[in-house]
Amino acid sequence: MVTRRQVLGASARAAAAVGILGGAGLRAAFADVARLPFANGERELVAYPGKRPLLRLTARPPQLETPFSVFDEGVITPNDAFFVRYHLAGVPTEIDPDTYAIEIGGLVNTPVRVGLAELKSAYEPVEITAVNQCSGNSRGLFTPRVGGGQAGNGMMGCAVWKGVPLRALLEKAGVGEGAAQVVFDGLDGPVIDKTPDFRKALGIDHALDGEVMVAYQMNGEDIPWLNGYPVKLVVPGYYGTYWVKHLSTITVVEKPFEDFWMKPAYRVPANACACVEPGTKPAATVPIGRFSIRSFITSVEDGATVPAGTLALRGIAFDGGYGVTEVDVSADGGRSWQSAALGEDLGRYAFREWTTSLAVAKGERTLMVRAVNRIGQSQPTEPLWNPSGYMRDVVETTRITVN
Ligand SMILES: Nc1nc2c(c(=O)[nH]1)N[C@H]1C(S)=C(S)[C@@H](COP(=O)(O)O)O[C@H]1N2
Ligand SMILES: [Mo]
Repeated sequence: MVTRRQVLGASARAAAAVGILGGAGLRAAFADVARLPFANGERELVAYPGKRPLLRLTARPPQLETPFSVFDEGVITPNDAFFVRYHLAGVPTEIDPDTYAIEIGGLVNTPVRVGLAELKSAYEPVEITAVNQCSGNSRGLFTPRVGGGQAGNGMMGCAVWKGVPLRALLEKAGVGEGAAQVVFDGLDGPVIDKTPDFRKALGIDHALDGEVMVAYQMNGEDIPWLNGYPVKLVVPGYYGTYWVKHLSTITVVEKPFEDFWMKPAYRVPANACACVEPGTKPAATVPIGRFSIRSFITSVEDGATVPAGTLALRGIAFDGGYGVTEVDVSADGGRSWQSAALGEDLGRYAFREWTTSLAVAKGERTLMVRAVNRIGQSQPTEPLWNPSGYMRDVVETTRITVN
């Protein structure tokens, strides 16, 4: 029997990626409907190629959210459960791994073309465990509400990425004098001419830091089609918008790159909290950057009923790369806190598991979790607001009934 996995994996060339653009045939595959905790939060659970049923936000382009229960299964998010975000409906449906190549050009000494096989064999591979999180993760929880994809907390995931340091490719081409930024483009494109192509840029020093990676594997397998097969840029600690999928062109430029997806899109207020008074506009903005620190309870859902006594709790925490050093939990709405035990350290860019046990008495209880990182940053107790609905990081609340 030929499984879907084999079709999209080994013989990706032949994969017509049937159904990626949400053909009518998918209607029959609807298993269920999930409800996110805000108005108009009903989401069909739809299984796309290479994916288990995920919460579908939009069909064109495909945007799929991970069911939150997945984060309780472990700190590594399985490939078939990893969220999917695209901006443009021109998602590639055919890719030939034998002819696929990345072009490195612009302000370089020698433009180079690196084929997929060469990428995998001619360069020393590196691995990193890192969280990919969409800037708009949790946007649906913003009040006042803001425009854009109304996501719950499932537009994030943690995977083991394997590939080649971007630095090695840039050194091969030789970065020219006066380079300011590096621009990344993938195979997907707009379906209407007027829509700007999705391209992103990083500063030259960031691009050369040795950590930014041109990845060809995710959790020990080919990168799933919808997550950017065959090559994806991995930018540890930075919001997913920079993690360009189906990466095909790397261009060194001498001026800050200000195409649509860098400006005006994907910008945050130019201040320490990346926030403004709800309902107002920032005076100045900067491109979104590193994740702020977040933590979640994964073992108990909001609205759950649990027996009185000792409640075992588990969850995850992460930040933009300083590393989580402390997680505290409250069972009384934040009046008192106790510290949780941290699980295995998979590196400063990974989800960090935490566990604890809390005494809970009968009644309505408000559970909270907050994390602290190596440089002392923690989470706000009141949500911060910005017009794009980016970077939600408030101390999250889980209400339970104890009886
Ligand atoms: N080529 C391409 N890469 C892209 C995007 C896109 O639209 N096209 N979206 C970006 C955004 S905003 C996010 S959050 C991540 C999501 O990665 P995933 O779909 O693999 O989870 O991809 C990024 N890379
Ligand atoms: Mo995103």
